[in-house]
Formats: sequence, C-alpha cells, structure tokens
Amino acid sequence: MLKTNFLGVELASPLMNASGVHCMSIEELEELANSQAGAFITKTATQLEREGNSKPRYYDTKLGSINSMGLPNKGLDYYLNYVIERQQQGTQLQFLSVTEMSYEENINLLSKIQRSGYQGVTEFNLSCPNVPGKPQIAYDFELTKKLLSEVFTFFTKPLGVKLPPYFDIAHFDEMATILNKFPLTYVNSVNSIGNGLCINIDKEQVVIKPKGGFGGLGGEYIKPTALANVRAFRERLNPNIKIIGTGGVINGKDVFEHILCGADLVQVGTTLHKEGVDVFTRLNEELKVIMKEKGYTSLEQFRGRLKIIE
Ligand code: RRO
Repeated sequence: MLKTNFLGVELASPLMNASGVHCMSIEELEELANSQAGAFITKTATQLEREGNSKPRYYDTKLGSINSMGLPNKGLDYYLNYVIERQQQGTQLQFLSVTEMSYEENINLLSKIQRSGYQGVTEFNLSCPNVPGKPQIAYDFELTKKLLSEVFTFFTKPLGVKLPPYFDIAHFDEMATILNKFPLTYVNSVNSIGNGLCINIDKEQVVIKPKGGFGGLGGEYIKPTALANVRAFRERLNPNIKIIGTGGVINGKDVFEHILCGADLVQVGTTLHKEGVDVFTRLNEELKVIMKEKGYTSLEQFRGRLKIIE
C-alpha cells in the first residue's frame, strides 16, 4: 500500500530520516536500515571530521525543536565507506548528505564522490543555518546557480539539493527557474527554519548555547512553511525532478499532507529525535489508516492532487 518507486528502486515506505537526526554513527544508521523507514540518509558530512558547536546545542520544545549543532560529523570517508560497503552487499538506494565551507571545498568534495565507487544518491546540503559566519548558500541565488553550473560539468551521479524554506512567491519562482536548468534528481524542502529563538521564561534565558541562542526550528512550528515549499516547487519544477518533503511530520496526517502537496518521499527529523526509529512503524500505520478511510490503495492516487478553491 505504501510502496514508493524512487530512481527505479521499489521502497516499502515513503518515509526516511531527515539528515542530521539519528544518522551520525554507523550504529544509528544500522538502526535506520533495520527500521520500517523506506530508506535513510547520512548526517551531512564535510571532508574532515568536525566537532560542531558547543553544548547545549539541541533542545526539544512543546511544538518542535531548536538546534545549532554546527555540522558535527565524522568526515566524508566514514560515511562514504559505509554506503559503498552496503552497496557491495546489495543495497540499492542510499542517500549521502554533504556540504562544505567554501565554493572550492564544495567542488572538491563532490569531485571525490564522483571519483569514488559510490553509485547511490548524493544530497548537496545548501541550507545549513548554524555555522557561524557562513550564510545559507541557497539564500544566495547567484551563488547557487554558479555552484550548480560547475558541479554539473563533472558530476554524473544522482544528485539532490537540500533547500532552506522560502517565504516569498518571487523566491519560489527564481529558485525554481535556476533548479530547472540542471539535471537534478530531486529537491528536498525544507531544512530547519533558520535562526529562530526559544526562551526559558523561568530562567529568562535562551535554551541553546551557540550564537546567543539562535538556531534552526523544526517540528510543528514549521509544517505550513514546509507544505508551502513542497507545493510551490512541485508546481514549478520539471516533472522529472522529484521532491522530498521535510518539516513538521508528527503523525500520519502530516505525511498524507506532504504527499498531497507533491512529495515523493517524506523525511522526519524532530519527531524521530523525540521517539526513536519506532516512529516509522507508527507513521506507516497511521498513514495506512487514513488511506483506508479515504479508499486509497496507493500513494499515486493522491500524490500532488491538492485541490484549491476555485
Ligand atoms: O548541523 C547542523 O547544525 C544543522 C545542519 Br548541517 C542543517 O543542515 N540543518 C540544521 O538544522 N542543523
């Protein structure tokens, strides 16, 4: 009932983790691989291992989460070797997330993946909000265009981009026009809403340490923004560019809504962090109940079919 085809591979579920959550170590990745998620993605990797920002750097609130992890990761080789090993054992579809600190370093990182034996999907994270002094790449339209133009002179493996949320129709138009120029496999919308601020009123203090308390928001706060971005890009992107919907998935209804807006796959961040990998079993069951109630037997029957009021 939840079968989903992605790049010719049949997945048992459209659900995955969002990069950053439950995917830092091989132990966590193995738990994802053995869960009811349809696929998994690794923590965004840089060329070299990074410690990230100082703690506390992740905080759960009633309506979601705020984080300023600062790109802690074990370095590209750790994740690349893991996915190549799994590929050799027969795994057909995996997602490797990467980004770097400068234009040149991004090109070098992707060149290394191109030269490797990895045949899976690479997600180029253009939207990390938490490295002090490093603006989110995809809020700079010219830079994004230049970077992708160079990347696609040499990169021939499946590539997706992780985008920040946009909040203006002109920005949806402009970014979609840029993305449509490239042979992208998919667009993933959205990363956390950057640089929110959560406060502990008793202490009259911020809840995370880096950047004076500013951090990326996830969870219930961001669902309407995430759905708008999925919908806006589905309406604007070439049909051969797939969409991964991420943001505000707490229950099966939220997964249904993402797919109704056009998501091919749906990722879970904050709620996976709160509940652990059993969240995928619950969400799959809740989605099936909604589909049964509505008389749907496959995701294709409602994907992208959101109605507007004429
Ligand atoms: O590590 C992080 O601080 C982080 C990253 Br790279 C990202 O893309 N999104 C996010 O919310 N946190």
